[in-house]
Amino acid sequence: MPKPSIFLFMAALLTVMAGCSSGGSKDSDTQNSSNSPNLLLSSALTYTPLVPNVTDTLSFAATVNNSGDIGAPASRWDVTRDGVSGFRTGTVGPLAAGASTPLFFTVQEAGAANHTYVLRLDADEMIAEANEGDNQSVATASDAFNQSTDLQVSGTTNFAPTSPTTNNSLTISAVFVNAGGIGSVVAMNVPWTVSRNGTPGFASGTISSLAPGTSVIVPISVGFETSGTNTYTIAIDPASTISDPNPFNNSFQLIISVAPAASG
Ligand SMILES: [Ca+2]
Ligand SMILES: [Ca+2]
Ligand SMILES: [Ca+2]
Repeated sequence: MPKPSIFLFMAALLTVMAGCSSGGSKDSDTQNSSNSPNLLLSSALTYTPLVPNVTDTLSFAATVNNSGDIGAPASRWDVTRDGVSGFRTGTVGPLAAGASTPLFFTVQEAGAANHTYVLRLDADEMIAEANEGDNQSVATASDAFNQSTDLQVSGTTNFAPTSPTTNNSLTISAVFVNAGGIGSVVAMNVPWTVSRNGTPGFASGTISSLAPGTSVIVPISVGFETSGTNTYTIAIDPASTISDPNPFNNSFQLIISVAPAASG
């Protein structure tokens, strides 16, 4: 009677195969054929515009894909900027096996720096994935300050003597700066002006050249003043003849009170 023995043999074989397959799944957790979801960044984190101006908002984008063989539940993504997590965060909704979804966030830059952005999927590690090593993408963005001239009048601009009287001749030490960084050029023939109490033309001059990352101190003789309070506005390139994406730091005010000289 061969037939019953074949059935018994096949039943035994199926039992062995079932045992192998359940044992094997433990060893194949790092593969994609393991009944696990797998979130990954099928397009890396990028941003536009590539050379942003100070007034620009950076638009970041990436594409999330579930390359696993079962659906992934909703999960949180996180963006670390310069090592600090939680800079931006959001949710990837439930994602079927094989499905993709776009991911966006925006950044309004303000400051002279390069920033490193690290986007990480399943930031709370709530999903057991076939591959936990493909959840991250890094983008480094430089803002326009580092690629353009940034003329400034420094806040260290001061005057002497510090408590002037009508006996003293007063001198302002204006500190003019080019805070432009890597990639910016030497600013040539940089004009500066000083107004007093809103009236322009109190003093003016030209700095022949101002290299990125350097400053120059220009003494401006005010002379002897009558007693009272005067406001001096010191400005670099007030007519914007030089390309400078950040004109908001191009002037500085000094309010100088002059006391009557002690009589006798
Ligand atoms: Ca993954
Ligand atoms: Ca995970
Ligand atoms: Ca400026």
